[in-house]
Amino acid sequence: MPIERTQLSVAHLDADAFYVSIELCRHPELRGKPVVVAGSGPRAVVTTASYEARRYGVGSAMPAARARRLCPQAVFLPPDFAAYREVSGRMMALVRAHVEDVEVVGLDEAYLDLDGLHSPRAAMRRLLAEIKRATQLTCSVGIGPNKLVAKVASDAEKPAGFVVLDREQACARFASSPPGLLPGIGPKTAARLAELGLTTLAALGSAPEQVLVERFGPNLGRELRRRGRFEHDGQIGAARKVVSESRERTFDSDLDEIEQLRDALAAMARQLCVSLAANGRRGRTIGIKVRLDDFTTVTRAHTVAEPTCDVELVTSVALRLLRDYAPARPVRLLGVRVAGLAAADSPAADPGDQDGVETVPETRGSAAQLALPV
Ligand code: TTP
Ligand code: MG
Repeated sequence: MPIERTQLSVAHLDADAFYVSIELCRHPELRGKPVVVAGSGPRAVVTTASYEARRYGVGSAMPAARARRLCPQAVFLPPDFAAYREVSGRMMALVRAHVEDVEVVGLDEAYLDLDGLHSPRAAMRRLLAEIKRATQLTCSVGIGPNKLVAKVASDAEKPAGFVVLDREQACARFASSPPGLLPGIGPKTAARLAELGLTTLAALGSAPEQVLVERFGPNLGRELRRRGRFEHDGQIGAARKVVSESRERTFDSDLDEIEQLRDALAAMARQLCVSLAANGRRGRTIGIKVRLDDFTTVTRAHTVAEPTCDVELVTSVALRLLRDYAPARPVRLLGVRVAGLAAADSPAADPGDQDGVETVPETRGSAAQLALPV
């Protein structure tokens, strides 16, 4: 049954193997080979793997050492965040040239409001062709009645996917998929759902509301059920009113000297403030993140009176938070964040995007993510 045009109101666009694809433009001789972009050092993680490398089980956020074991013949390249930001900027400029309402949610990802477009599918095909011509990138696109359907659809047939679904079709197509397929349902939430016997989206969408409300509370319980049915009313652009920017670092070996920790934190605070200032951003909430050697991870934050990107202030608040927390065990990872930034849809916001700084997306999958874009 053809989908009515009115049901095609949102597109989600996501570049394929983004960092790797950019590297392949510069190193065309590597095309078709397993290629991995990862930091260096004993604790480096994989940021992207080419689809050839993914066949060996290599994936994002995996320790680089493990990726080397799984696929020793892969070519490992260091990340070049400046290049990735530049390409992202060009890609998003093309997106904005085609569509008025755009919500950029990462360097390579955006939601597009298709309402009012005469022929949404054709418009998206044209946009993809232009992105390909200008950047050599291929993207995957999902089109649907809301952001949730669009997001899941864009992931469904990567790379170079183009999947159009109305809500009912999404429910049918993903009925037997695990709830973790949905953004916002990470391993912890999935495990709690499994305890209730809810191991598929069909089961989640048809679970008695009362059961979910008892287990997750009224808001999250109802929201989970709605998501299981691919119901979603998030507005494009509405999700990221508040953004944050952070720097974090996993140390090559755990640090237990407070002086070393203070130095590392101060250096990251300085980098962060330089970047905030360069982008005209300020925020009121200054936070730190500490991961101990046993993987206990804590965050501490303090809100100041006025939005700031002042190095002295951010550093002193971060150091005080560290002193007050006083890590009781050696520290594996340390991070600093400034949050509560004025809305800025620059794609440079948020990923740990500094040389030598590794970002592990551990927030992916926590229930808190339900507050995020989809
Ligand atoms: P994704 O869009 O999640 O991944 P991808 O573009 O590499 O692959 P695909 O979309 O085809 O599945 O992330 C975009 C970029 O963000 C990615 O190229 C590298 C970076 N990234 C990290 O640095 N760490 C991560 O854990 C993930 C998932 C992505
Ligand atoms: Mg991508």
